[in-house]
Amino acid sequence: MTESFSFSVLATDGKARRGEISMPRGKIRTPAFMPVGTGGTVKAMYMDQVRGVGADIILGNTYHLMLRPGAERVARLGGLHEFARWPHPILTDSGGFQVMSLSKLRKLTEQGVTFRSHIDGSPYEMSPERSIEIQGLLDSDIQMQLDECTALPADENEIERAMELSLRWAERCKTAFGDQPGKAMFGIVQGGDNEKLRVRSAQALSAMGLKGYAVGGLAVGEPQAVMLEMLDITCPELPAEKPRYLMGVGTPDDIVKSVARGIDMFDCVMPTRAGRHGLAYTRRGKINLRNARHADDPRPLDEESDCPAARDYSRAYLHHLVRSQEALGAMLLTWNNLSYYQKLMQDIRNAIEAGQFETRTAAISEGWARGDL
Ligand code: PRF
Repeated sequence: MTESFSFSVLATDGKARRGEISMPRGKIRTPAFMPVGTGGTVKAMYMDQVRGVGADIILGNTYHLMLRPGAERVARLGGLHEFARWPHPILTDSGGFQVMSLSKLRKLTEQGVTFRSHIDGSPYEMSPERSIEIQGLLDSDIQMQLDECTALPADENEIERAMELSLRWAERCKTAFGDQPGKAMFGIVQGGDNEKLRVRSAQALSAMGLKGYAVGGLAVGEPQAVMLEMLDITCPELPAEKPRYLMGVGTPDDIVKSVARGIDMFDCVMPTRAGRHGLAYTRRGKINLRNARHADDPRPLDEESDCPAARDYSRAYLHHLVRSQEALGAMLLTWNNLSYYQKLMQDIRNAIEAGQFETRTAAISEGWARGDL
């Protein structure tokens, strides 16, 4: 394995890219989906299963881990990979987004953000420098700049203020991160639903020469068409030779349409959270296992899947587990869902390599539309 971080585009089909990130802890095949492991666990999954469904990288959260168990403690215990028993690459979000959505009494200044823990109300401070320090203590392989994400709808002045602040914070994070050949720090494009601000943000970040670029501030309340429009204008402003990560997205349909516009990486709680709420993603769309129509159904979720959760358990049994609030229900549905997402990414990668991205993804979405029964 290489000693330094690198990205290469192996094939393209239209704007869709098939690539590979190489770094000391492993390779990441792109387009990639990163299962969310917020607090050092991909909820209801063993790490062996996460690896088994085909994940090359998982996501961790600075915000949650700094509150509990604490970044310095994780560092003393050998870092997040050792602590959580995941030896492969980890990307950590910087904390800004989670502070804004989860913490209490937060205050944002040029210097950074002060807030109170959602767990016990104790006070914290996080600057761009401290965010990078924490991500280093966790030993994260891909670290994210601290940013401010504006929820939509919002007025232009507010979007511009947050975007410009995020650019200044990107510079500070770049300096704090310094030169670490085996790791990467990604910048985050902001700018809400405003074309001019998106272009300004993407160009200014590109000029910083970072190792990768995320598109943030999307899937925050706007229609899918607006998100796709923002990708249409943002992606061409980012350097072609660097990976592009769309943060917190999305549904299988969002992913296919974003890959078509040049996105390489995704993360989302959807497959894991939905699994804990009785929902199964399949080739034929989403199935709500709580529904009474499954009570006597002996068929598995997908007899053609190689995932045991999809292939070996009846819908009647899954329905029973979900209705009884059994832990195994959440475990099996999460396993099925992450397996489905990873299989979708593999299909996407194969289709790009074969130069058949459009026809193949049209067939995939036809399957979702055809429905289950
Ligand atoms: N910024 C950060 N993390 C994020 C987002 C963002 O804008 C989003 C928006 N979809 C999800 N996660 N730092």
